[in-house]
Amino acid sequence: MTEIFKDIPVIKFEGRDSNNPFAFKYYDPERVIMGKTMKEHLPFAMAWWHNLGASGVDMFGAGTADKSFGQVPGTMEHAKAKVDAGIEFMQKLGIEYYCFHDVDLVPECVDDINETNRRLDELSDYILEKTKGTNIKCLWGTANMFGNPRFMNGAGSTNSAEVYCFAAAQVKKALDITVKLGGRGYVFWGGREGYETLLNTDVKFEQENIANLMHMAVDYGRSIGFTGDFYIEPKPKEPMKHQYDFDAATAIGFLKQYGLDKDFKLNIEANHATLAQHTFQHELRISAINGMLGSIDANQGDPLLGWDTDEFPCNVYDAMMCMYEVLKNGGLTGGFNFDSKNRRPSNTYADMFHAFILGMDTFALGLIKAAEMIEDGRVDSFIEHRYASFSTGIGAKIRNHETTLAELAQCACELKKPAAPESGAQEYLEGVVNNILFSSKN
Ligand code: XLS
Ligand code: CA
Ligand code: CA
Repeated sequence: MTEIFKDIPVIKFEGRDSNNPFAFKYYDPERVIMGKTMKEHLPFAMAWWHNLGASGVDMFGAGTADKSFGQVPGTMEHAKAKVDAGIEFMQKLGIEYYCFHDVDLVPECVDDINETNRRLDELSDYILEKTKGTNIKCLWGTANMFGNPRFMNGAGSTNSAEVYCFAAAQVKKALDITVKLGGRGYVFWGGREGYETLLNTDVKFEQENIANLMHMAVDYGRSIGFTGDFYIEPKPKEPMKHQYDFDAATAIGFLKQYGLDKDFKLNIEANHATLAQHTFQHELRISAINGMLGSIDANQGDPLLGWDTDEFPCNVYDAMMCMYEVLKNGGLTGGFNFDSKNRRPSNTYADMFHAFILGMDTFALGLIKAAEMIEDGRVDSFIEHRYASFSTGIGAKIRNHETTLAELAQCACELKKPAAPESGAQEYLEGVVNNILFSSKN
């Protein structure tokens, strides 16, 4: 196989004092943290669409990065060149997983879905052949049910029964390919599942139809041996004005309402969290306390921009809080997919590597610092102490559901007034986090 990224070496860990632009400063795959190697804590994945597909096209101009990999885009030769490039890229970085949409893998034949399916069979055979003997495998797959104009009015939420059949056909095929490529998960991101105006929309019917499609996907997936998790990836808006999977709490409510919560978890994307006016950590916590933190799309948005910028994560504070949630959750069944793309002026092969080195080092540092935060114990013990009044006496009875409204009212009357409220000590705790973050240990 001819080398594509010729001038880029295999990326190794050199430590925080290295100034080699092609080395990890913090991501040391074999380093053990809280009983597991960094590599085990951080199953990183490459997003096929951004890394091998996105060329920097925006609403104002053409692409700036050449992702042709020596072939003509739109051909199966190009699809295969992307496989070759992707494998070399992942091997140079030590990444073992990738995520894909059906139409990231092959050019879609817009006139005949049978031909698209044939191309997917051919290309997935090629991936299997090329990844044989490597550790490279699929983290999750999905169907792109938002790009083709047929999905203008939604996929699972469409008003057209024919379009609904095409959505079902794509889900079925994407599940086949995910299972074939050893995927751990299958994602539903509802880009067009929402509405622009209620003047033309039957919200109840659309939501029932989405749930129905998901139930059929679960039945089919289990019938072909898919044992992994299905995921909903919440996002409040863009491209639709209002998307049904607005945030984690909304998606969890939907899954429970329609009896999908045993088979589904959530894939939480940092940029989608902030678009929903939540922190990334909030979305992770809400998922985790409901037993539904499955996988993560690792990226970040720009606080000055109101849309989904899918930037490579460089914010160590957020990564630390993310890894705190993940460690408390006992890890993920999924992984960390860099659903992130280079900025348009970062248009070289070297930039592609710098972006992943940045993202991987950011999460490695986040992991190191989150583990320190847990081992340090000041934050956790503060929280434990804060609720200590529920450990004994009437508090314990409340916690154990062993009291009544009348007994509590009686208690209040006997006390006459409660003890003065205790400080929440936010600034102290923020100082503790900074103290850990900037300690010389790492
Ligand atoms: C778009 C989403 C999408 C999903 C997969 O905003 O992030 O890329 O991750 O369909
Ligand atoms: Ca995503
Ligand atoms: Ca996104």
